[in-house]
Amino acid sequence: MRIKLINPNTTRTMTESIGRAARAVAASGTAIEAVSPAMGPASIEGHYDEALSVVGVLDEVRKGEAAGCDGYVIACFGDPGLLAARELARGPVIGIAEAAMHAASLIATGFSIVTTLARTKIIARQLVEVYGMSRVCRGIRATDLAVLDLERPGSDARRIITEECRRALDEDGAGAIVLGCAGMAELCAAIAAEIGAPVVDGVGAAVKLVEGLVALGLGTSKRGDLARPLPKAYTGMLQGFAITEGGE
Ligand code: 5HY
Repeated sequence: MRIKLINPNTTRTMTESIGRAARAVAASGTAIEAVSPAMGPASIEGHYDEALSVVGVLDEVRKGEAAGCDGYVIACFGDPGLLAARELARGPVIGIAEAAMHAASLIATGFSIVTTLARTKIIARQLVEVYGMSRVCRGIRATDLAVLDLERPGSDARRIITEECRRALDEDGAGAIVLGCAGMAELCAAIAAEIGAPVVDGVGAAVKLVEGLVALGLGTSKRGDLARPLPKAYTGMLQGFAITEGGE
């Protein structure tokens, strides 16, 4: 099984770390291809970054379809371009936020999300609502770490995130923690051991969901709104994204 793991930001070191986290949980017969798009922001920390990251994500899905990928993971906690990616893909496309929230809702009656900057909490809040998770989401907490601080030596990211997770358990009454950034994936096991409660990393959860859906023979529905985009002209910089009749 070939899963394309798309880090919508263009920081290669983060893509490598996300790839390692995915391979650590993937089945032995699963090949994980971890990529960053050729264009886009170095990190996604707001609506502007997120909107502009989507073009690169869709480009990677398009290339993945031509290469015969079985499924995709969108590895950014805003799940940028998720529904548009599903229009292009035959197999399943799973975002890490939806994967983590669904997984957490199965192992606890309430979870809290611990993320990076306060300004991105609204993106997580909107996804909680869209995914029908308001009843189970007890809190959304920021650590004031920038996304790229997660890999900066000396940022003390692991301690800061762990302390916020502890506060979420105590103050929100959460039974589980959802990590709110793909760049936190490799910290998951250590934080869980330190706080003594389940910590869900969406990268791992999404990989296992894609594997499970593909094993069940389930792909993205092509009836209705997730059918392939309609053929039409695209202009300017987006010319190459036009869908052609019968072709790509
Ligand atoms: C992420 N930004 O998962 C997010 C989420 C965040 O570049 N990868 C990013 O706001 O921390």
